[in-house]
Amino acid sequence: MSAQRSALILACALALASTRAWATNLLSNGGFTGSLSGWTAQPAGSAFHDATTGLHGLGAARTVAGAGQTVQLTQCVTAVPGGMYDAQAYCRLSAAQDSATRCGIHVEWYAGNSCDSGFIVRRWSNQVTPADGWERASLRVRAPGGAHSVRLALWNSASSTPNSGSNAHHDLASLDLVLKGDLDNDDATDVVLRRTPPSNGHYVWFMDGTTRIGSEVALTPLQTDPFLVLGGVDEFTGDGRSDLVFQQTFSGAIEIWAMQGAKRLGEPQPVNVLPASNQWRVTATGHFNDDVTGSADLVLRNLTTQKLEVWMMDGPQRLSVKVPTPDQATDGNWRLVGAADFDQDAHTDFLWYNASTGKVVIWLLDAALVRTSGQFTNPDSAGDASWIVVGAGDYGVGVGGSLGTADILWRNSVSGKLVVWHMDTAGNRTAGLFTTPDAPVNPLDWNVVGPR
Ligand SMILES: [Ca+2]
Ligand SMILES: [Ca+2]
Ligand SMILES: [Ca+2]
Repeated sequence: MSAQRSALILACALALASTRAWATNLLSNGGFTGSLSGWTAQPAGSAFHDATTGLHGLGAARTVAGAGQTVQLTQCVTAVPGGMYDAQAYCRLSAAQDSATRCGIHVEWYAGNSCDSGFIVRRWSNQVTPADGWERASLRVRAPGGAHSVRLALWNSASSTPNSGSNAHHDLASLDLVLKGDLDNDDATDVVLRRTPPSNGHYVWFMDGTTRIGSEVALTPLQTDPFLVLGGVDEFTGDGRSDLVFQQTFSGAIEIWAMQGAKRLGEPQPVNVLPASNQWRVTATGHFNDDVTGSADLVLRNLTTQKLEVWMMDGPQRLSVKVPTPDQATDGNWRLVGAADFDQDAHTDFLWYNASTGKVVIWLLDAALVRTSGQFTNPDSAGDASWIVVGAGDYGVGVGGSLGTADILWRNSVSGKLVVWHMDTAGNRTAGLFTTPDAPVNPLDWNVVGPR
């Protein structure tokens, strides 16, 4: 083994040992290290394993297309309806091919469980030409409502002009679920807590379902400004890891912290527009643009007028403002406490908590942010006014388990204990579970501030 290669393997082992945290590849054998295991070639016999021609000189897949032919290597995995996905692979075409030859990836969504029935839609990445060399083909796309499986295809199309046939290499294919509130992108939603004054320090519980992994982890830098409050935990930067939204309560100014786990990357990124007054508070996050996927968006609620606005974002850049219909709740007792796609129709919905009655309502929204129904959850409250909704996120246990439906996170203001309501897509509580542990040490010294 060369020194270079053993150093690479050692680096990989260290990366795995030091953190659980990196994109979870839903595909098997995306690096083609020893074979094409896990992949299906169409037509059969059009793909080969190549041990040394990969992006880093390791394994790659090679597809050979005849003139006018498209060949592909595919793999099918379970999908979460309405879930956000990052798909990518590197491909490279022989420089001898004509410029009409292409390679890239696409994803196909199916209602069936194994990509064999109920085709819904196909989405394409950018396309790579012979002049590009190794090039990343990628797309971020939201699973349509009702999509239960997804097929990723590495494809290679030869020109229709007669030639020797296209010859493409493919490497490092991945398909990653992008979950709101998942700071380390391990496909498990995390919890952000803030210590009560005078500490104000922000900490992360990295979770596996409803169980905390290890101890709480302090943000780096530890954010202790009493006038900088968390507005949400969601993905704004394109790397699949959730980021933090902070808002200055005096000015209303909003900033995004690009995160790698609990560590901030670079400086805070100021949002380019200041709210019209400091009464506008970022109260939830989610994806509200169904056509252009990418950055999460911000939901703002005015503490005085109760009005709502959704700021359509591209990272820290506000692109436009959408006003939902209706544009406010009936009275100020209703707090918008979260946004998630509760019915899995690929449109993000609003979660409301009534601070006076303790009741919980979900507004189902359509693509135009028009409320199509407003319904109490079942049960409609925790039955004890000391339980308060503090967040919304998916605290299921993995694809194929219960991951995929949005859940409601509660905190008891007397005991400080935390409970997750697992929900089904009809607004019914299917289970109510204490987190593990069920509270921080000195439970009343902490509040849960996200995700929501
Ligand atoms: Ca996580
Ligand atoms: Ca990010
Ligand atoms: Ca929905």
